[in-house]
Amino acid sequence: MVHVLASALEVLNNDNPRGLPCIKGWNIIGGQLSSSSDGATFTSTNPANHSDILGEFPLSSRDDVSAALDAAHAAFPDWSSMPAPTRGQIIGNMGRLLMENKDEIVRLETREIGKTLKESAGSVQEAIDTCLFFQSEGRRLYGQTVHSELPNKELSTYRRALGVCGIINACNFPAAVPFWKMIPAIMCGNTCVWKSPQDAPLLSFALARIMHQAGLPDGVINLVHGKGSSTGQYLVDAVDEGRVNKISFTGSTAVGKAIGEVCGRNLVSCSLELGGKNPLLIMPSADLENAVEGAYWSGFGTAGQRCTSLGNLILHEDIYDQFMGMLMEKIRNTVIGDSMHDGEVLYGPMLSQKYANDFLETIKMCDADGATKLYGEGRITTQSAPSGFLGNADEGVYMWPHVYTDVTEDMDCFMNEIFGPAITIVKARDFEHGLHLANASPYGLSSAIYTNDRLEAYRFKSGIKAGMTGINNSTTGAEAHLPFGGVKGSGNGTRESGIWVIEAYSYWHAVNDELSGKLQLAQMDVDEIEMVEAEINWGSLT
Ligand code: UN1
Repeated sequence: MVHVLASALEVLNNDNPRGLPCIKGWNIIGGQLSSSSDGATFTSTNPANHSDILGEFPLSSRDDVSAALDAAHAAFPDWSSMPAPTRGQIIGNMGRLLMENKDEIVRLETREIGKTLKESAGSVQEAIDTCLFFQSEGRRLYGQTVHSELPNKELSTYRRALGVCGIINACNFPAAVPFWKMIPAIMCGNTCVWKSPQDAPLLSFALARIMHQAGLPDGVINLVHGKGSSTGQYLVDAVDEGRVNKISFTGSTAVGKAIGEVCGRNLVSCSLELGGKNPLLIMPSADLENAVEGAYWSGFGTAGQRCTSLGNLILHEDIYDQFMGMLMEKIRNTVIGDSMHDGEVLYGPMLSQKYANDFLETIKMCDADGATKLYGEGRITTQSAPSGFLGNADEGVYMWPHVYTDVTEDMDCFMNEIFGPAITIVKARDFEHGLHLANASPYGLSSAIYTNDRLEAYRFKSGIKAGMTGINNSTTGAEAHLPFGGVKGSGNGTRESGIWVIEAYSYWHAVNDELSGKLQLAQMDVDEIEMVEAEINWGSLT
């Protein structure tokens, strides 16, 4: 057995065109490196360049998940009883190590999931911000003292750890989102089994190693790689076996509902951050140039692969033509390519081949609905590339930006999330109609309005049913210390980030300490205060 911090990277080959290594990847269970029990593996591929294989990783079996759960349970008593400020100190060390290694981690994220370097840096910074925030939260983790209704009796509350948390995240924010989940989890004293995203195992391994380097005891975070349908499912199955005390999941609404059912029947808490069809309403009073920037960025930044990306763009009919002219001009000039190679691109490839396939399948819905395709030709190839494409399109999985107009609320493409660079455009008659459309999809994650009418902004933020709202801002870009999450089909109401997430990883323990030396009965032995009869003739005062 080799400890994670004693390991050197084992290079399997340097065959790829840029001379980058393909390494042997490992699970980390109880601090030790391990392969899958049956030797099965899968590879991680750079979506900007298919011949760049980053590594070979364990396709973890049910036994591997079970071993990881055993390690997490074994580590729980010591970790949960460690003083919270000390746990916070370890979390602070993680943040500092991430800062020291930020450039390398950013490049690794871009190599593995194809995000631009600028956006990878944003995702890593979000992980750093989370560590710095929760370092000091370890010095708070406040409970309350509460006055008793009886004399010589003290009441107080404590936050207690839940136990072992199963963590399952998507690969689009592979540094930020697992840190949103695991940092508050361990700050509260929980231990974790982390199923890394299938398309970002190397980055996840690097992050887990850094966590151990920061002083994290073995077994507090256990990393198992694999696919959602196998390894992820084994972790969820363990809820039925009574071995998991919390599941935190970011991904599709369909999978989230299935996880919620398993957790519900076992009375196990779960945090579900799911899909979105985020609306952006543009009103005539808006600064249109600013609004175009916001719509463009939230629709096509990250190749539309954020759960907060723009879905339905709702344009007031009075500015429709002008706005569309300005927006299409920008879209036609979009620079797309491998940002590792070509610098200032707006977006790179899809996160992986799987995301590319799913996207191409989903946009068929728009054609079937009879929406008008104004722009976009599916996959970018050397034969079919927009003028702003840089590099060799056939090396990776790149998509055209897609724009669909004449969309109405009875269409599937209005109601359903399209995870990728596609926006659906709806016309609104007036503010009321715009707000109605913004509320009409089954989702409620992010939302936004551009307006310079303060009353409209107020009516939008009070009338929209969503977990997050931007006013004169895009639908994306939540900060790491505000509550993140949705309502309706976007989640189960739990929140990530800031002080609010602590609710998701702890339970309240109420303690009463009877000092009187006798049994005093609540509600029954309480002194009763009689009201005093005193008549005042209020009428005489007027
Ligand atoms: C996600 O896509 O799951 O608010 C997270 C944002 C980012 C996080 C997105 N800070 O767009």
